[in-house]
Amino acid sequence: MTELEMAMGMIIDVFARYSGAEGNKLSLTKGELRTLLEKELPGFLESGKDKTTVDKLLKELDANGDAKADFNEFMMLVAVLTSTCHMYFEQEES
Ligand SMILES: [Ca+2]
Repeated sequence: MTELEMAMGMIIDVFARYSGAEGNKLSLTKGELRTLLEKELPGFLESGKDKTTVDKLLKELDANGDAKADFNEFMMLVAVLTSTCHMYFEQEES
């Protein structure tokens, strides 16, 4: 497998690890999303210390309005954060 294929597989694995904790295995409840962020993106939650961060984030991600984040909705977060990181490193280099 290539590096990119492995990275894609790892994103799928991480999503499944948390989405399977409660309820529907195909989407993240608010609690599952919170746990995923705490464990996998600790810096992200620290930057927004107030308790409504996860609520606000879920509202933004939840395109189909079912109060859960399915894989496609979760990928929006991964894409935006990865893109933001990339912009940051681009600025560092220039
Ligand atoms: Ca949703």
